[in-house]
Amino acid sequence: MTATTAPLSRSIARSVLSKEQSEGVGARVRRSIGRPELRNHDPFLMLDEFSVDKNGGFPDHPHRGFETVTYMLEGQFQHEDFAGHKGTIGPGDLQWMTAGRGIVHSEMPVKSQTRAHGLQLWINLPKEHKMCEPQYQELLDGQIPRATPQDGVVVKVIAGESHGVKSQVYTRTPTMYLDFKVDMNKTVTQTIPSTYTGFLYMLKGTAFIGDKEFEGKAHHTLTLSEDGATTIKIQTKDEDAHFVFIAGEPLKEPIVQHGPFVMNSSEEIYDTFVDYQNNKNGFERARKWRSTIA
Ligand code: FJE
Ligand code: FE
Repeated sequence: MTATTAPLSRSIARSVLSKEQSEGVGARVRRSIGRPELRNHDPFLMLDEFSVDKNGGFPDHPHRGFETVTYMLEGQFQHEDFAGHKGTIGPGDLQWMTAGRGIVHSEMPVKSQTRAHGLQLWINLPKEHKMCEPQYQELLDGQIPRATPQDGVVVKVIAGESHGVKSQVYTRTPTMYLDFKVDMNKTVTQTIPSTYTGFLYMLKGTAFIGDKEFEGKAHHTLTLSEDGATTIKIQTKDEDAHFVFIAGEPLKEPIVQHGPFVMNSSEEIYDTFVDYQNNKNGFERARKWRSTIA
């Protein structure tokens, strides 16, 4: 759609509630993108709001062909991969992992903690980046820049840009990832490139989106209209609100997904099984590897 016919502001195309379901080992997730009603919101494959107690987690498993972005809300979470990369992330911290040609890792709560709560987003990689070398971009809460467009509005800029504040995170798939905390009775706007697809995932409170004041409540995903508009208006009324705003450039490439492997064709998925089974083409270090945290 061209700029001359696009409306000024995006509206909400649909609203979907994420109920809790089991995932991993003893973990609970509210699946946003990736649930049957919200499949393949190109370039996004999955968004899970996870909640894991000390008996659960996501023990040793592989990935290929996409990125996992883990953003902690509460508690401490540990990770360890087959190359010896490990660490702990706490509230407000971010791990942006490009799996590329292959990662095998474990993601588990720190045992002494009662609950680890956060978001994990899966972003598809463009064809030319699917077999890239794995990369981590890790930022502690204090290293993530904030925009404060007015009193009572704080936007953490995890990726992309908001109100003149830019993230240094390198996105192979052009992506915006913003964490909004908006006090009651505020109106805030956000610009978005005309070609991006996007959504809000509500964590707390209620927000009213667009000129039609579409109501969004906790644990709902609100998908944005794809009409080429370059702003979105978000209001709060009698409650404070906390939500993430995620948007990106659709890749428009074929997607063949088998669990934690996401490629462009069934042949590439077949090759991935062979590589993983035989510890080849990125999975060399998986031979005999076992994590020490799970
Ligand atoms: C999984 C493949 C996976 N949601 N939320 C298959 F990679 C996973 C998986 C996760 C996951 C991990 C975290 Cl830290 C947070 C997540 C899925 O690791 F559960 C299945 N079944
Ligand atoms: Fe993982």
